[in-house]
Amino acid sequence: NVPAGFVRRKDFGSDFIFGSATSAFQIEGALGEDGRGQSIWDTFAAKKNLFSPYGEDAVNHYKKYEEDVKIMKDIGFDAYRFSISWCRILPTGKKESRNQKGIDFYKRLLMNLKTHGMEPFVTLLHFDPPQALEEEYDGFLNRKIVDDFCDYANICFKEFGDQVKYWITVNEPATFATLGYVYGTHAPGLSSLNANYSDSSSSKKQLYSSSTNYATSVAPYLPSDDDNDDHDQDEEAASDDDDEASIFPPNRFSVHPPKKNDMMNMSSGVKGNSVASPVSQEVLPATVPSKKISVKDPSEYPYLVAHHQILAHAKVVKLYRDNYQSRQKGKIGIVLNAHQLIPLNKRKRNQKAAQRATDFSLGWFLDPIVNGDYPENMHKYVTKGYLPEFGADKYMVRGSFDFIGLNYYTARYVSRQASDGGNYITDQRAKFHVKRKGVYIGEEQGAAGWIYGYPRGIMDLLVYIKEKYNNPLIYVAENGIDDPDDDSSTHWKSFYDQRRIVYLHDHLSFVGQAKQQGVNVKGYFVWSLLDNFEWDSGFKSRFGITYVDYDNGSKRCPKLSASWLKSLLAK
Ligand code: GBH
Repeated sequence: NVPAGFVRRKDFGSDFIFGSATSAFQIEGALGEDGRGQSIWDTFAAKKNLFSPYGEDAVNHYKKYEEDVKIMKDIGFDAYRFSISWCRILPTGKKESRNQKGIDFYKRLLMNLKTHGMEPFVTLLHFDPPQALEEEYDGFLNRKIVDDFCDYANICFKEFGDQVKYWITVNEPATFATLGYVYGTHAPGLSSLNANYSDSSSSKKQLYSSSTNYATSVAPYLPSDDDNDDHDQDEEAASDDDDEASIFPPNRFSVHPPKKNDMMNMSSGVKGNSVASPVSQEVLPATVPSKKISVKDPSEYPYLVAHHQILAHAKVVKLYRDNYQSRQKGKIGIVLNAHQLIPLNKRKRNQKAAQRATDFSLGWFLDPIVNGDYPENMHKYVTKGYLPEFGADKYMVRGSFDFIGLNYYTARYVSRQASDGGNYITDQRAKFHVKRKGVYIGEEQGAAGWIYGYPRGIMDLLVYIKEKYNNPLIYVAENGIDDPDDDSSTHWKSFYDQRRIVYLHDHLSFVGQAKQQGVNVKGYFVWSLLDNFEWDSGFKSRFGITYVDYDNGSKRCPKLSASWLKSLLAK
């Protein structure tokens, strides 16, 4: 056993829940089995050949769920966060298509969790809505999805609600709306950056071409009223990118000299330092939709998709509260992702840019469900006409949660990016940086290239949410870091995942400090229990505390981090 370091379970109090997390499409496999329908990720992964070279059953949790529950039990977790696949329950997405075999799978899983005393945290939608609804009415671009999502949730509450005390409606709606509908790197693969959209009424909008790296390109400078109160010629002339950090005191985690590779040299496959946006995916050519999309301007996609996710969430919360909660006595919430966004320097315009970027990601969803409307900054900066209005839905949306789930992985510096807007990226007038003065924001870099471990960010975000949003009940629903895929000669490196231990330890210790500052945080889930299908990175990125040998019958083997967690949880 490895010593647990500074962090001990008992520091978090006896009611604090420790768990690990997964999602259906990332681990189940068995995509064509027992009557399951297709999700939008089935078609997207096939089109982009993302299951290569191991195939769609590489993790095979559908068959191995009992073994997986034993692994969690052995580590000593209290809880397991997983998601239900909508198209296993309803292959066409509609209530008429009810598939008993799909329902039975989750009943077996829940029974097994119960036998082992593991508390289920169940997500209804984790990026994988049914393909059939995409074809019928453009999925989340259409408000019709709200009612179909309610019908699906209703079946889940009815069938599983006696066993589930923690429901999560939607996972990371911001990721779904941006990667799926701005960058096109996630299903359904639509892009609002370079689609062939031309309409004279919006000819002044700036849409980047596919060869442009939006993150480093400089939009033509057009003064906006944001500049008025901090206009200063000297400051305008200086380059923000070279600026020294001066507002955040150095701390032992974030201001190390960058190391090219970590101590185990496990990051050899990383993409380098070019990450410069909270969503740093390459801008791929837009996927040509198989049919005509009903929404005319692609720049409107993410705002509509976000809006429909919020309405779907809120209506399902209302359904649960009206018909199930008093009997089933569970709680219901949503899981939001956020980077800790830090002004590049103390300049007012960069502080404002960091706040804007926070409002365009976390606030996009948290403001509506706490206060009933989008953040001021979105009203002010979203391209005119593209921010939907809540109208009478406001009353259903406001207060529609018992808890907030927070997924936290990394942080970015932010400076102002002058722009006249036009799409989700340019509307924010923000530019993202992973370094300042040549120093990375975080030392531990993940394999897929977007994680730079910045542990105190989790505390800062938790405190921010507590203060700005009236001290909600919070669960850290995901936190973790990825290693690259390996081959048989380098397996030992994957098992010997000291970097993950350092990352998890440091983040947990800051969760503890947030708790001491009065944040109502009651649980922490590691992403992920298993190595699994990491979306557009396929199997090239391994987030597991358990190794999965994809070439070898998806054999499971706990990594060093799993034994470390075990010793931590025993204390
Ligand atoms: C979560 O978000 C998911 O819920 C989970 O399914 C996934 O496996 C896990 O995290 C690990 O990735 O910082 O600008 O470079 C995944 C989606 C992918 C969203 C990376 C933000 C970062 C872009 N995230 N993306 S950036």
